[in-house]
Amino acid sequence: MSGERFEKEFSEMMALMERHGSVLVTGHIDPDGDCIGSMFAIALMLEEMGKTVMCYAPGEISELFLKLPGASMLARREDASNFKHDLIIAVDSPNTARTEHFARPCENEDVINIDHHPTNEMYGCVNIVDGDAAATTVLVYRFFMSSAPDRMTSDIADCLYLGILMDTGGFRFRNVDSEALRVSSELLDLGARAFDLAHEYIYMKKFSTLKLLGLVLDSLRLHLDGRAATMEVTSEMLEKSGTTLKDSEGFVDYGAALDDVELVALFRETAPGEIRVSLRSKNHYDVSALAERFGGGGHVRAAGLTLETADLASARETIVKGFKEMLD
Ligand SMILES: [Mn+2]
Repeated sequence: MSGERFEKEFSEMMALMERHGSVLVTGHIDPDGDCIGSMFAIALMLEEMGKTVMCYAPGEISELFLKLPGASMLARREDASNFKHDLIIAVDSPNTARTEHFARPCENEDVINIDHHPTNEMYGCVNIVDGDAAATTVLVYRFFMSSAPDRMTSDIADCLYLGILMDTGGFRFRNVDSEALRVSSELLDLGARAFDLAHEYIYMKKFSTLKLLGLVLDSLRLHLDGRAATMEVTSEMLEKSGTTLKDSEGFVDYGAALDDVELVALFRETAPGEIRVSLRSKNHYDVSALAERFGGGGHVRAAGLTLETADLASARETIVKGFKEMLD
């Protein structure tokens, strides 16, 4: 994707950042490394520009992210709600609902929407949306290089590298492209700590998390002649291993390790009567279409949805039925 593509948007984004004094940088519920990395990189730049800045994404935030540069600008929900700002920058969020409406459509205030989800609803006054980018931090990197190369620091490089590292599953997923590798290479030259970040955010696990993984793998089932796999995380498993839901991040990918498996679903009991389903597709099947049928969304090969049921067996049945329609 050419760098010129967003030149106009990048200068509009820079102009808004320069014009306004207080900025809320927000992202999607249960933020991942790409969301957090994008938020912190932009917030670090705004802080350097002398702006009042707050970062907020709803849901659970992995404590690992609190070690990143920029984490001191992470606000509690209440503080973010009360924060008087004149610019919102939303990252990695295809619609405002994903931010629990901390991002708002461009109406009464300035909103910048920077994202790589193909389903993005273009709710910003400035929309920097490229569904082909491997990570939102790739777009944030393009913005820096285009509008403020002298504001890049090794701390910002760490944040941006983390987004690519995590959204590509450690450079293993199909979204790895030459731009992701080129940007990563440039970020290393700018001081990103490739080994430390890979170790801390991809490889390292807590004892209790590995115990939970054992329980979750034990729930692995094959369906549809071995072309689909399902797993589950129950509150009982969390209790037994001494973990919380966020410790099961990434477990869904173990299902895709099986050779014949095309589609994977991981079911997690997120609240009484509510099951969150993470979907993965190894090759060309579009799981975001299935997710959207149930009010969810995501990418072609990684999507999610929430089912209002307390019954894991019926949730599994519903999704396997959807898988069957896709595979037939
Ligand atoms: Mn992302």
